[in-house]
Amino acid sequence: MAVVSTEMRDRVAIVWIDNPPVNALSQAVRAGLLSAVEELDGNSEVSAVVLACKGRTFIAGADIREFDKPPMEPHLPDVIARIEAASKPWIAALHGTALGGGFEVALGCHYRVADPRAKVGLPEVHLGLIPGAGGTVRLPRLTPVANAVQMVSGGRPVGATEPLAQGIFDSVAQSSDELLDAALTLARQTAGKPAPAGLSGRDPIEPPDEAGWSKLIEAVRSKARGQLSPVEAALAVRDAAELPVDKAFAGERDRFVKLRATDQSKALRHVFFAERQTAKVPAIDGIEPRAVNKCGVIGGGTMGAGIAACLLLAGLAVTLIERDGETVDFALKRVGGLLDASHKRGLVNDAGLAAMKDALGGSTDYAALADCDLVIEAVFEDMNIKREVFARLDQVTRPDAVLATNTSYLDVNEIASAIADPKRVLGLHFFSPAHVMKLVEVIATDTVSADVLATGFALAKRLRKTPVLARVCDGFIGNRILTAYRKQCDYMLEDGALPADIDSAMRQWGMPMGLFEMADMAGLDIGWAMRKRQAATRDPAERYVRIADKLCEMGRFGQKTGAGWYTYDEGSREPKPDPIVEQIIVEESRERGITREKFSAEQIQARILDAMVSEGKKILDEGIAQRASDIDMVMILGYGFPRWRGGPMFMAERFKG
Ligand code: T1G
Repeated sequence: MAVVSTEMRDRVAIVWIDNPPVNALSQAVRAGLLSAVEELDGNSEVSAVVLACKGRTFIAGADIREFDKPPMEPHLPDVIARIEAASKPWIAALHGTALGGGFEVALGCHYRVADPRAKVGLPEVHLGLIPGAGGTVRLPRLTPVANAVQMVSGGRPVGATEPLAQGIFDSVAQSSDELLDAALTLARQTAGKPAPAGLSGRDPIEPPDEAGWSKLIEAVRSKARGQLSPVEAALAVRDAAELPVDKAFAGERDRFVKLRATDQSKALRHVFFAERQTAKVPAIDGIEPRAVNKCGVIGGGTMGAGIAACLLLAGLAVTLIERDGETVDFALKRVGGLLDASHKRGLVNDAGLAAMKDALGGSTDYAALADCDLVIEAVFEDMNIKREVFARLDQVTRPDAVLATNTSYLDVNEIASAIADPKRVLGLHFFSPAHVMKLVEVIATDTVSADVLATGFALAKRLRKTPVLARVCDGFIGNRILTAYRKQCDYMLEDGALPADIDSAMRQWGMPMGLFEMADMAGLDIGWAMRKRQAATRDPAERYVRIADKLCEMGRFGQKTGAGWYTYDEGSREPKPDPIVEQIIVEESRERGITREKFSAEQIQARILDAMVSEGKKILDEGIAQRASDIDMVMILGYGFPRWRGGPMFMAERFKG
């Protein structure tokens, strides 16, 4: 079937786009649209036009794969301008997610009718771009300018019934099935009348004054944390509100073309596809995952409760196991609190919240897991404890139940060997807070069966998470790179830097926080326990920095003890450099015979990136990760690596030599 076709319904023409999977605006679609508007404009039998899409969504944007190729005519802005200038009214029938260029096409139409579940948005900022086909000019002429700034610089899709969608839709159909009829009804109502003036002929709505603009743009800039496109998007909307419309269109195109060539946009386009690549695992291609509806979670601590909440939010039933009545009650309350928070944020409606709470049970008796399809262990990070848990699970669970461990670095092969059939064991390493963080490292043991691994990936998708395959090693992908990152920071402390130097360098670089601030927040005792566990097998020839151990020996475990790498005022989480720590560090350098030297932020950033990349290369060479872009996704989704830098392996590839 042609990607663009026309169907007549009495005197109304329906222009259908059919370009799976998301009706992206490929060159063929743009050409088809242009010839359709030319032809229909000249056809006196046609009184109005409905633009609709086959498949699961209205146009979801320009075809991102075309951005690195020479632009091909017809260019989208021209196609949209031609629709806007049509002599007959064009009505966009919106379902699914009308995003980017798709929404811009709808803005070029004279009317917009939405499916009640439809979303519209301009997510170009997530690709390091801004709308390049009139979105920043037409949107502030359809909805108040401040709303347009929020939509364009935030990039979040907006639902048809949200307040932010004010003014965008001319009507919302009663149901998805009635969308086309609603559009045809509007078409018939407008038939015979000349097409109303297009949006570009209208005035911006409620443009802010100078002070209002400074406030709006400053808010965008501080949230962007070094990313260019959100600020450029806000400035483009300002141009739309203040310049003649033709200059605003030209200015938008200039900004778009410039941004498309930036490293940030190339990085963000890499991340877009990398994120969709992680779930492609040849070993499970075509393998049917096992059905999962009833889950068990062992351990109701921070991770266990977060995982339980995550499962419940995805519509699964959960039985949570804890040691005794008191800890069961405490854990159930903690999970209930997480569900309430989701409900408060409007992510869950009243009925959904009630259903989730009904689907949650707790017990001290493992026998309660007898009919579970999958059980996730999230107990203390100790091999013996975990092996005991798995031995008990082996006794009580169905032989076809999948057993997963949430360990963040222990040997999953060793855990699996605690049960009769290790083929049904895998790792599902969630990141805290589990019900928020998108990343799950799916750890494949040497013996895991393909359908069990496929079940892990299917579960991650159902939880709307990004699964990344990892083989077994200490720390898998993320924590292993984090360990290399931490070692480099410890070396730099001995060589002359201070915690605040390193943390501020990494914040400037775009990380949400530095490693020492993060350690104080998580607690230094966790790493200390791990280092003591590894002491016996540590390579004596490897450089070992004792500074963190010295702080732990002083009981300085971070925020929870009021002091760690930094000191904290009573009730405050604000890290303050501590002269005691500086003295310990300087003393350690002296004892090691190291002459301390100053480090620039750039030097700190370079040493850390090098450490990440060299560990990433080892991880690839050892087959722990499938592909370099998977490593990028782990660091971006799990450790706050700035998305607009593309990930350590992307940076190494782009800036090598
Ligand atoms: N271009 C090319 N391929 C795309 C695509 C796009 N815009 N959107 C999705 N795909 C592919 C994706 O790679 C995957 O392929 C498959 O479709 C299913 O996607 C001019 C310049 C629409 C919400 O940023 O947000 O318009 O892996 O797995 O979870 O101003 O896709 O199967 O081979 O994500 O149901 C603006 C990007 C572009 C929207 C659907 N538009 N897409 O989510 O499926 S720039 C966007 C999405 C632009 C204009 C500017 C999501 C989705 P494969 P999926 P999903």
